[in-house]
Amino acid sequence: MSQDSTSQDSTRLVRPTLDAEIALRTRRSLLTGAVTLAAAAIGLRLWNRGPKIGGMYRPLRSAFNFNSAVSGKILGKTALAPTYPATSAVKRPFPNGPLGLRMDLDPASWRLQLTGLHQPQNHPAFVADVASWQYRYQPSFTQQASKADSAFDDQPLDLTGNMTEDNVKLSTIGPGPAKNGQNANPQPPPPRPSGPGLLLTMTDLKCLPFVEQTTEFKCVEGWSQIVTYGGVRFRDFFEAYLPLCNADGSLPRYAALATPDGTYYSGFELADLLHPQTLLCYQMSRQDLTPAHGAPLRLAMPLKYGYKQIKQIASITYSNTKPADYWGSHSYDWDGGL
Ligand SMILES: Nc1nc2c(c(=O)[nH]1)N[C@H]1C(S)=C(S)[C@@H](COP(=O)(O)O)O[C@H]1N2
Ligand SMILES: [Mo]
Repeated sequence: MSQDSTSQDSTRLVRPTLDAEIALRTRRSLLTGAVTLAAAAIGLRLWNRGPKIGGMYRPLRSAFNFNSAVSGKILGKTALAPTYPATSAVKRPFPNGPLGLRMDLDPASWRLQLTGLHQPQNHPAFVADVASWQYRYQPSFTQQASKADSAFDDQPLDLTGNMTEDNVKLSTIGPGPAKNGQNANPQPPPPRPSGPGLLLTMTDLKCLPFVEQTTEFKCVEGWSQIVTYGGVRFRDFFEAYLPLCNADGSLPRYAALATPDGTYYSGFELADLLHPQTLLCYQMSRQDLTPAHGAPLRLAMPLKYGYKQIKQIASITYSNTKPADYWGSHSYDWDGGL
């Protein structure tokens, strides 16, 4: 009994102090919270007000440049990406990024328009103007032609025609337009290649040595998958169809690659294309490339992010001027190195 009353007394004595303490602490943490929020808001304002460099706010751009400088130094141009046994590869790689892809492209009408060559007129595939080539599209095209891609019901792709940037913005296709839908440097796509060159077929490409390579594919959005690619080394292709050299004997510095309609395009240092793991790829998971993965020909380039690995390649142009790059002019790094 006596114990009870004592404890009740002490509770009565203690409670007001406790309540006061709680009230004080609540006020304090509310105040701290408010101050922190205000500081964050001011910080964000300053961040957003800062100048944009290549469409990116300065702090992001500096981090981006720093990362690519470091990876360039560490990896150099000759380091190899890790390779894996084919058994580690995913069975059905995830398709992503349908810009410029025409799922209804008639495979028989595919040609590789190759320009900037040394004496192309000596080759049987020579044409005076590669722009004269017309790709054909199958009017009776149905989803059936893309059965191999239809398992991805959660990521439905419009398989019936051309995917433009506008209808892609609705989905999570990457690497994705600049935040809040603004394109930092909206630029028209580069003109389609023209002039003397070659119109190569898949048979021409398949004459070159076949190479299989299982490497990790990385999208800049943060996902990756181990994929088995098959095709020819760009280097072997280059040696088979040599570019026109400069007056001093040096090689052209760049090459531009684009889709049949020219709406997705990627620019490269020739040195990166000559890396032994850069493939002109026509197989994935030991099957012919599917339309959503860029049939009939795409790049596989394990030391670059996915956005440089252009699908449904229709043209390759050697040049000395730095070519435009689709995502390079939409806030991403032109080089795209990991
Ligand atoms: N023609 C074309 N090639 C493209 C893209 C695209 O939108 N169009 N997206 C790129 C991006 S961002 C990624 S991540 C990869 C995806 O390759 P996958 O479909 O084989 O996974 O394709 C790249 N090549
Ligand atoms: Mo990507």
